[in-house]
Amino acid sequence: MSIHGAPALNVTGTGIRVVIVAASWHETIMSGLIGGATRALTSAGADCHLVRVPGSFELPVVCAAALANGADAVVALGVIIRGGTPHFEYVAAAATEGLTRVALDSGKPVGFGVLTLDNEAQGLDRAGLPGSSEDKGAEAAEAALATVRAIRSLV
Ligand code: DLZ
Repeated sequence: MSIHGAPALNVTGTGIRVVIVAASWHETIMSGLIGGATRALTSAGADCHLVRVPGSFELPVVCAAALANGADAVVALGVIIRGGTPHFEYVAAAATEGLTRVALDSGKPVGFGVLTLDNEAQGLDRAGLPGSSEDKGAEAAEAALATVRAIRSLV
């Protein structure tokens, strides 16, 4: 267990095809999330591929397409920072509810790496960059692999 309560999953990714779907807003934090997810998947031995989308609102439809086209799991990465208008609530709710629906409708795992933040500093601390205290991209990737394994253990 980490100090934040996240489990150490240590799953193998051999034989698992994963698409990382990453939004493009707040690129410094995003680059950290993508790096963490890619490192976690590669070191686990998974076959991984990166697709970029404009914003977090576009994550669900592209995750659905990746899963329909043969991916065993997706890792959705986004950064949504609260601003002076209600956009934060709308984009965060659309991404979260959409990704939940994609997972349930497809029956395949969606690693949830969408950060909803009050400010950029919170994101930099969670992005898996030098000096960050957490690596949310890696956590989302490991969760996706562990969930593929959990589903495969049932059949
Ligand atoms: C429009 C918008 C705003 C204001 N903020 C964010 C954000 O903080 N993070 C993010 O990922 N996307 C944001 N977007 C873009 C929307 O997700 C979407 O790409 C556009 O509304 C176009 O459909």
